[in-house]
Amino acid sequence: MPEHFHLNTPLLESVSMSKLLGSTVYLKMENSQPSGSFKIRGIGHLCQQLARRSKGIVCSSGGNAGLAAAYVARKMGVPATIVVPSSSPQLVVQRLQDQGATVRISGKVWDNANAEALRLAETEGLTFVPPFDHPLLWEGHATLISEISASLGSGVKPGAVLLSVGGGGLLCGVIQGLKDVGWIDVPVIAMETVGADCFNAAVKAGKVVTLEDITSEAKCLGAKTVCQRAFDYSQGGEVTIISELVTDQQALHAVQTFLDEERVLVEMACGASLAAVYSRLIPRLQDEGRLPALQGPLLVIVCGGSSVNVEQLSVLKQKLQC
Ligand code: PLV
Repeated sequence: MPEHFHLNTPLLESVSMSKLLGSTVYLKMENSQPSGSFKIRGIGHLCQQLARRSKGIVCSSGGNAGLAAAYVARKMGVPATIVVPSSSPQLVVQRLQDQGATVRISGKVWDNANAEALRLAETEGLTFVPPFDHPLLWEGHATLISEISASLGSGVKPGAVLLSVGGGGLLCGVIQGLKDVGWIDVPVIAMETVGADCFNAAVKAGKVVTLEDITSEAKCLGAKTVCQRAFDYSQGGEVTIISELVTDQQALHAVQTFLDEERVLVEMACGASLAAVYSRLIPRLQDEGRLPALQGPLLVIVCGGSSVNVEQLSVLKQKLQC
């Protein structure tokens, strides 16, 4: 069995984003992971620790965690059941089946699918693989930052890290990685879309809250409740986290611009981060005094995502009238 399932992904300088921002932008290309997103880092690590002798795993997912789990399970020779909500597009279901997974569709949003996955784990004795709320996932995701540190070389430190938040697993992993390499003073810009904004809602309320519904099309950001650890980081003062929202239209526009500029197709969940650059949120944060002048390159975690193809893109364009 390999030591890990994820790849060391490219760290690319984006000339067009750097031009727009007026300072250097690096892209960590997690879209090029075998399962199409960063999720394989944490899920690969967790499965290696917990599922070696499992009779099967079950994972609840908006899509990408499931794809990572299905890929890892196939490599480990363990059966995988992935529970997705009805909001996951058919193309994701097909991709999961192509990885050899059994797919169950349960409920309207991820939270419903998660309840069903927990039930299956209990009744069928399967190993439960959570998509974002587990220390082993964060440990796996943290490898992102140690890789970036190695790619940048000694003496270069990012000015800020830009990432998307769904349930908060990526955020927790990145913060752990920042701690590991001694970059805890680097601010993190945490992006969500309006309508999939459980982290922003928690930060505003001063406590973890549960959204009534997920109304954003960025379904892979669509957890109704952020994980406690992500919220705790926002309150702790150890790290600066700037929580910001973009509209679905801005996220979709960013997906299209990224496709044109970088020739890479990512999903809306990732578009939320890219929109912070393309919609000029970063200079606005600086003007408002919320983000200091960047002391190093802006690091964008291109989280990727497989819930998209050209047809799905045009469905979204019509729906959002972009
Ligand atoms: N997606 C999870 C949770 O969905 C999933 O099941 O796939 N970017 C992409 C492409 C993602 O797929 C996700 C999470 C995120 C960002 C956010 O990561 P998180 O959940 O760790 O904050 C409901």
